[in-house]
Amino acid sequence: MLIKRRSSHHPTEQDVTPEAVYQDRRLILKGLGLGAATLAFPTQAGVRDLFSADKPTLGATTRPLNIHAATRPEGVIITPEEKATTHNNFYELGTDKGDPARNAHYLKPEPWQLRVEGEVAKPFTLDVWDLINKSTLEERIYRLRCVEAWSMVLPWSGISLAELIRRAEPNSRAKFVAFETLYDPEQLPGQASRSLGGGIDYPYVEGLRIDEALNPLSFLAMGLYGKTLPAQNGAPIRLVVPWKYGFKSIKSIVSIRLVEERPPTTWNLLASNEYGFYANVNPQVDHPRWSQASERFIGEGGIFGAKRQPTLMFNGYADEVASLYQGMDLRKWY
Ligand SMILES: Nc1nc2c(c(=O)[nH]1)N[C@H]1C(S)=C(S)[C@@H](COP(=O)(O)O)O[C@H]1N2
Ligand SMILES: [Mo]
Repeated sequence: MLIKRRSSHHPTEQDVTPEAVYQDRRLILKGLGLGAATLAFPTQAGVRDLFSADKPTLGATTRPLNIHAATRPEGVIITPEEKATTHNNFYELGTDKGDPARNAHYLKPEPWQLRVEGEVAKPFTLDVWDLINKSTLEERIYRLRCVEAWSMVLPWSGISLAELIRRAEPNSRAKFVAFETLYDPEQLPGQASRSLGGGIDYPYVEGLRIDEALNPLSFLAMGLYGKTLPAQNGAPIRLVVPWKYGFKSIKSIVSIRLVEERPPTTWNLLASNEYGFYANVNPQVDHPRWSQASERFIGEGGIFGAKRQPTLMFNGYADEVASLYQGMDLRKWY
C-alpha cells in the first residue's frame, strides 16, 4: 500500500494519540458502511493513481512574507515547523497524518479567488495573492487544539476575519458566516470518492455565529512561520479560530457567505452526536468516546515523547471569548 508508508518524518496519529482516540474518527466511517478495506485506501487501481507515493514537497512552494512579527511569548514552546507541516489533518489530501504533505503538490493555490457574499451590501471577490503581495500581514501565535487530543503552538500570519467581513458591509439578516473549501477533485484528490476522502461529502464546509466571526481572535491565515502557507496547511488562505477544536479552522477557502440560518458543518453532518456546531475547546465536556481533559503537545520533544498537558477552557482564550457564550449550556451546545 503506497500511501500507508511511514517514517519518522511522517508521524502518524498513533504516535501522538492513544490508540482508542485515533481509531475513533475512523470508526465513524464504519458506521457509515465503509468497511476497513475501503478505509485502508488504495484498493482500486484508479484510486492508487490519484494518491501516488510522490515525495513530499516540503517548503518547495512557500516563500517569505512581509509580516509584522509577533513577540515570541516567554516560556512558550512553538511547535517546530517540520512537525506542523508533516502532521496534518486535510482529508482532501488523504486521511493519514503524513498524507497531506506527500500529496501537497496536487493543490495549485495560485491564482486564487475568494468570494465574500450573501447578506451583505457590497459582495466582492478577493484576489488573495494581490492581498498577500500588497500587505504587511500580522503575525499571531496561537494554540491549536485538535479534537483528537493533540495540540500545537503555531505562528500564523494574516488578517482578522472581521476586517474582511466588515468590508462587505453585512446587513441585519447576517446572523452566521458559512465557509467553503475549494471543490476540485483534480487538486484535492480525496474529493474524488467518498471512501478516499474519509466518508465526507465535499466540499468541506464550516460556520460561525456572526459575533464569533467578528471576535478579534478570529483570523484568516495566509502564512505560517513567516512564509506563505504550505498546501497541507490550507494554502493560500484558511480560517484559524483558536478557542475551538481544529476542525472549525477550515482550509483553502473559496467562499465566505453571510447567511441568516445556521449553516451545515462537515464534522457535524458526519456525526452530530460527536461533533457539534460550536466545538469550543472544553476540558469538562468529553467526546462520547474519549476524554478532552488533557492533550499531547507536539513540541520539540519528538512525537513519541509528546508531553501530556491539561486542556484549558476555550483553549486558554476564555478571557477573550467566554462572554460570547454567557447563559448557554455548554454541555448541550458542544
Ligand atoms: N478543508 C479542510 N479543512 C480542515 C480539515 C480538513 O480535513 N479539510 N481538517 C481540520 C482539522 S481536524 C484540523 S485539526 C486542522 C489542522 O490544521 P493543520 O494541519 O494546519 O495543523 O485543520 C482543519 N481544517
Ligand atoms: Mo482536528
